[in-house]
Amino acid sequence: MMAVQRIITVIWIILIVSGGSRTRYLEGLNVNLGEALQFLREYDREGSAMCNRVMNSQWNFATNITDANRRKMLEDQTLKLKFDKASWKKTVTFAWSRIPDPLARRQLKMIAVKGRHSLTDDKFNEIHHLIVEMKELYARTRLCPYKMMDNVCDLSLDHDINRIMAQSRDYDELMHYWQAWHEALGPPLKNKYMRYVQLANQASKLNGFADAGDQMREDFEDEYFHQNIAEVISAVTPLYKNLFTYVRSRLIERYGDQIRRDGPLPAHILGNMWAQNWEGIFNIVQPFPAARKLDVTLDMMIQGYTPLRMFQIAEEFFTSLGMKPMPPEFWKSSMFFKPLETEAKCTPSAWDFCNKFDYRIKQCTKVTMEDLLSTHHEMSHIQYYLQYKEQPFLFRKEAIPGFHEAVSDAVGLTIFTPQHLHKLGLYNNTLDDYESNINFLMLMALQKVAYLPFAYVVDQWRWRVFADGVADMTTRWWELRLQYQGIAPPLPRTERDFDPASKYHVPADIPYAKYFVGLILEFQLFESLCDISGHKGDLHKCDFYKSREAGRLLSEILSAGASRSWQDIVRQMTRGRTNRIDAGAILRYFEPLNQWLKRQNQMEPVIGWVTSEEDTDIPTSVSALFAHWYLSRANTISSWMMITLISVISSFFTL
Ligand code: X8Z
Ligand code: ZN
Repeated sequence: MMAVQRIITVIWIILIVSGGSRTRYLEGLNVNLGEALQFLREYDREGSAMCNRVMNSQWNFATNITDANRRKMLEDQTLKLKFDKASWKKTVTFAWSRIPDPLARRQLKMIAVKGRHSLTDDKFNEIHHLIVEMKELYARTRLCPYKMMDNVCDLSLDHDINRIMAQSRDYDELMHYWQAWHEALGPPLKNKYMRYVQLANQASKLNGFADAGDQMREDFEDEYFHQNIAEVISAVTPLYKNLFTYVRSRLIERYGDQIRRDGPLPAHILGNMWAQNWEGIFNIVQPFPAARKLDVTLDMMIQGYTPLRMFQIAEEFFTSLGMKPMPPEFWKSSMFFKPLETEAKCTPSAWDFCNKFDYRIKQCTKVTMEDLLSTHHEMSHIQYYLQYKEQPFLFRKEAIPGFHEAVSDAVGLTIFTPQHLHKLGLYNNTLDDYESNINFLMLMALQKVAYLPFAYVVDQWRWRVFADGVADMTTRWWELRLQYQGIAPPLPRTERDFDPASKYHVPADIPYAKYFVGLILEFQLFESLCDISGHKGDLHKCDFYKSREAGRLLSEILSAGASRSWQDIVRQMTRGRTNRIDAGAILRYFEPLNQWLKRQNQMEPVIGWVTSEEDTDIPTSVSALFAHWYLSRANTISSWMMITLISVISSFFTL
């Protein structure tokens, strides 16, 4: 038996024999506080040094992609894995849940419940390599251009396909890319994913969890997390359905009888491969096409903006709130432009080098409004790093998964208002007319409201797979997407397809519920900062720029890092209103749009979509879930064709 498994067995046996009060977690018998504190002191020093080392080599690779830099990065990452494993092994020898010092207990728990170090070395390496392989396959995937099959097939998701999905209005072209992307990923990844599920579950069970989903949810430190987010999705569903119904009516104008009036929407025409962000179809659904669009790119160019100036403006936003300026190392070492000499990864990112002074942004900045927003977004991450830098190493992270994004995006909500851009001297149209406001809220809703059910579904699906097994994974995926998003596959699917693999976070083993949580908290935080800054009236018009009160509250919230429970932090953030994830703020933000949508939808036969078999003759089975969609497309086909089609679909789902 391998060493780790031996330790685990011994710990379990001791606990059972001693009749000790067993918690759900794996832990040992050592309750010596002095030893625990000594271990944590060493961990703080060595952990931050290891983190610094890995960050440096990852930075070097990301800003200068060479084989040598890749090798060095992989070497350092392997070293870190060894360090993590040794730390975990030591931690689970403590009876950490009985350590009397609450901060020490919290830190030990953070190490103990993380990772898959309970596996044998062989299995640990196997799951690690499986994930690397799945990520590589995803990253290497290239597609052939539409109708040019003999051309070079080198279209990539980031450079080409995302753009085409957002811009093309050709139903069949979109279908081509949707089908090709799903075909390129699902079938080749299915077996690897099934083995991954098995190993991830083994690791979690050895660590005291029911399954790998249970371990993932541990990050949210809330017994009732599942229930809390279920309540939130129920609360936002009426708004989502109003948006969905309006968007469907506009898509019907565009695509005609390809779309059924009361049915779900096909997954490929919403401007995004996963129908998760509908911003791409703004020009189809824009409520008032004549109203002026909020885009200050031209004004920035005319005024001679440079990337450096954009970073200075973002810094001034934080200092105007009384928050921290960027440290000298930031200005010295960040990458503000695409390098001329070397190849670099251009995705914007914010880096904490774990040594309390080195913080950087990597962004290939162009003078556009989009990049001005991104500059504020990334700098908000740095502000969060700076605020919690005096915490112990283990607490230098967000209060709850998703909160980093929530903070950055809440700042984004203030920056991207005509009110703020006007204060920057970039938007001289102070006209605050109804039509521009509804246009603005529509754009925000296509980004934020449309995203909510998708952000919810991904981990609902993943947790179900971990809990119930790998049978019918594709069917489960489409059931959830239909139920929450009202989206159906544009083509018949079978279990061979394994469509969830089309979303990077699934094969890459990246949790997703944090995006859902983050989006809700973003509005809760935004509303709190607006309230304290004295804002009155419509929430979407709030700009808390220059509010010292907002800056003070934000600093208090951010400086805690993860040292306190997130419920505590949310209570402080909302000044006692709630300690839960709550949909109230996002609903209040979109209320003017919601009212407008209700008026638009008055003549619609169904608000939302019909999903059950009640208006079809098809027996209760999974195939019935999609029957509306195929039926609607078959409306123009003769009835015998329709029957054939239904039985073909049924047979696909009973394979
Ligand atoms: O994965 C991401 C970021 C990295 S945290 C690129 N996002 C989610 C997604 O793409 O699905 C940002 C928005 C949601
Ligand atoms: Zn971010």
